[in-house]
Amino acid sequence: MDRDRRLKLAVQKSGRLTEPSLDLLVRCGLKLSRGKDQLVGFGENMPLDVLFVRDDDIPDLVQEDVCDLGLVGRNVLEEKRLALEARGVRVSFETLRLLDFGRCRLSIAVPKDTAWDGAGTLAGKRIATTYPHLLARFLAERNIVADIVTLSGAVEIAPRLGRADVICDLVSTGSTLEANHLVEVETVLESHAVLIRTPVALPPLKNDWVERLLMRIDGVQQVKESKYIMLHAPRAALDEIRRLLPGSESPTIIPLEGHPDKVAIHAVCRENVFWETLESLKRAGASALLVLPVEKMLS
Ligand code: PRT
Ligand code: ZN
Repeated sequence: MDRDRRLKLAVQKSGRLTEPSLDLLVRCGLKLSRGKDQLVGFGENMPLDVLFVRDDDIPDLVQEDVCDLGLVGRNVLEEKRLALEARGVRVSFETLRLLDFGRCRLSIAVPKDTAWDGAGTLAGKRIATTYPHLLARFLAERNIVADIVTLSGAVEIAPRLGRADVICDLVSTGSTLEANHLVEVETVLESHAVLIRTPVALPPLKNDWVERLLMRIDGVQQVKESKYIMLHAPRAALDEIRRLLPGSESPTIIPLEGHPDKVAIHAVCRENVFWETLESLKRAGASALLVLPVEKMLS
């Protein structure tokens, strides 16, 4: 049966996570055919199909085993976890990987003229949010009693409309807060996208593909910042040059024909290589420096 062979992955249909999620899958080698407005994308070269849905539905689809995997923001996942737990439902989705996109934070923000003296200031205030469970946990952990006003959107204008005194909303650059004369004062949750999977055991074929996908995701995330660096160095400066190479474990050292006092060094640096680093390497005696991007990595 197809269900035993093809993985189903839930991805946000249209929003901030859509492009980075699809970009990650493409980097993992997936070729997806998707007709206009189609809700399912068919993996042409992997037994993996993508279901396009609202991000809020992703934890449920995975929890209920409609999808095997899902890409969703930690903020949505944790809010859902608390909501399910409050209803006495046993939460069973498992987080497989933290991903390096969708970064933001759920924060408390107050109107600019508010006198702020720590989280205690929230006592007795009306706080507008679309994340009532995460906010309730934050308040309970600090023994603060406040009035949570649950909204479905446009939280940032709630204070101006007189619906709340304070807000608890997602922030990335902070420009939305700024435009609404609000100041960020407390972080409730740091968030980024995560890959989750169903609690249900998968048939071996599907499980193998989950493992392969995870290995590829790790490779993709590793190479993003990685660089391959090549240079010539005097043997005498080897130790210092090794120290200067950012995030590299064991560089390859190659003798140079006709130059017994010199070697070539090749290394993968797991961090970006900045001009300052190259300048320090040069000062330490390195020459013929070359920095290349890394396309794929498998360790
Ligand atoms: O339709 P659907 O329900 O699928 O989408 P959605 O409207 O609920 O979600 P969407 O597309 O806005 O966001 C999807 C996910 O992206 C969120 O759940 C977060 O995990 C993540 N994310 C990352 C963000 C932001 N950054 C972000 N900045 N989600 C929302 N915002 C909002 C923020 O609240 C503010 O209103 O974007 C606005 C701009 O932010 P600033 O701080 O850059 O001004
Ligand atoms: Zn949503």
